[in-house]
Amino acid sequence: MALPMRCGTQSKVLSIKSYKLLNNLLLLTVRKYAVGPKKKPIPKFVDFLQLQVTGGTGGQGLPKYGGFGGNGGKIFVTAKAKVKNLRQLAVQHPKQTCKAGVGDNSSKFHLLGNSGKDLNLEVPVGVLLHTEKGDRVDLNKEGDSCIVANGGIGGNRETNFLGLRGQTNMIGLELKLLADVGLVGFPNAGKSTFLRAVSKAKPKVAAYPFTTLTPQLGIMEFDDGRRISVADLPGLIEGAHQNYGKGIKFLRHAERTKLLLFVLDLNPFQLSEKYPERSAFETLLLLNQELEAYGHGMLDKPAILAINKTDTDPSGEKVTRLMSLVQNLPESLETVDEELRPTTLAKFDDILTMSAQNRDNIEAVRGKIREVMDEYAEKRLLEELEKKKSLMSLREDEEHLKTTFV
Ligand SMILES: Nc1nc2c(ncn2[C@@H]2O[C@H](COP(=O)(O)OP(=O)(O)OP(=O)(O)O)[C@@H](O)[C@H]2O)c(=O)[nH]1
Ligand SMILES: [Mg+2]
Repeated sequence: MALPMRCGTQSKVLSIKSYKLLNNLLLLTVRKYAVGPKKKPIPKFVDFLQLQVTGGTGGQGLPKYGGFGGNGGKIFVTAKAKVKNLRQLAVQHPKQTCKAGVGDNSSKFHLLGNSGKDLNLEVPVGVLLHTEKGDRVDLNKEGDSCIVANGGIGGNRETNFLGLRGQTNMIGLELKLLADVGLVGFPNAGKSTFLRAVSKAKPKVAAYPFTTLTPQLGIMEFDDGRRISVADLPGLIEGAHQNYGKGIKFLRHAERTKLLLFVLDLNPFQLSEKYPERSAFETLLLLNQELEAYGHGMLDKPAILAINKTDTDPSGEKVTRLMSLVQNLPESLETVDEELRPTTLAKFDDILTMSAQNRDNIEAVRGKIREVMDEYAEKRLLEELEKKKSLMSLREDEEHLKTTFV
């Protein structure tokens, strides 16, 4: 059967099928506008989340029999290794609020009301929890836990048998990955290629900037069982500290790393036509500047420079030129524009060359990372020992003073 319909000036006969299709389209449009603007989808990697947490309200008491209402449930935040980021929590609480269970009311047959159900918010290991009042707690180990909202007391004589409301708090959950090594570099330098070469991780690799959009973790395993975790971070670009590019907001994941591996492409880099082309040396200085501007002790960390893509320099000329510029810092700063010169220079424990793609010299870089990490770990241990020793001798002196003057 055909249904006659007028469409614009042209008269057309539409079949029932297309009429229904049109109708559905119209309905969809109406629904879309009735619901309001589309909600922003939750990204795959969530590393910051704010939540309003409210403990459960206490149950009502029973004045006639002196019955107590159950206490409201509490809210905990607990670190769990199986949780990889904060996305799950963001999905479970799309309105960014959560409440623990209400305590049961006291009844004739159940004078002591049961407590409300506690709510346990599971977060990844490495989360920094902060409250509005400025309290900060690190949840750095599996099972580390913290109460963020207490439940209200159940109704009793003192509360006139009324159940009290639970506490409400605003909390911030900030994930800072716990990796030993952080890979920093400009886009396209070969960070992800390096991670693929040294671990079983399979981050995406492609010949365009910003392939890596969220931090990726991999583990370097050594024959003697030693494991070193490596975080591949999205690339940084010049002006990153002014929020250009995508890398800067992920630098927080490098804050807790013990060592930074600067990955540098030995070829010039140009993000787009809007940006000037930068030589490898200039790129290194710009990266240095960005880390300096970010602060948080980035330049105080042990660091290794890995000059990548040696396969593109068969004669070795580019590498030699770059090496001499890096090794002659700060004098070689004279060769670049003033605005590219960092105030504080990164200090490298070693400078190595590699081809992450061909896996040339990868073993040497892996070995160096381990060596430098061990060196610093030993240094820290010795420093702590010295501190303990001096504390102990202070105490001994105090004891001595007491015995002489008392
Ligand atoms: N010739 C050569 N190409 C390489 C080497 N390492 C990486 N590449 C190429 O360089 C491009 C970028 O590599 P990625 O590993 O994705 O670079 P990235 O630093 O992770 O880049 P972003 O994720 O965008 O920050 C890819 O086309 C790689 O195949 C290398 O040693 N030699
Ligand atoms: Mg990458």
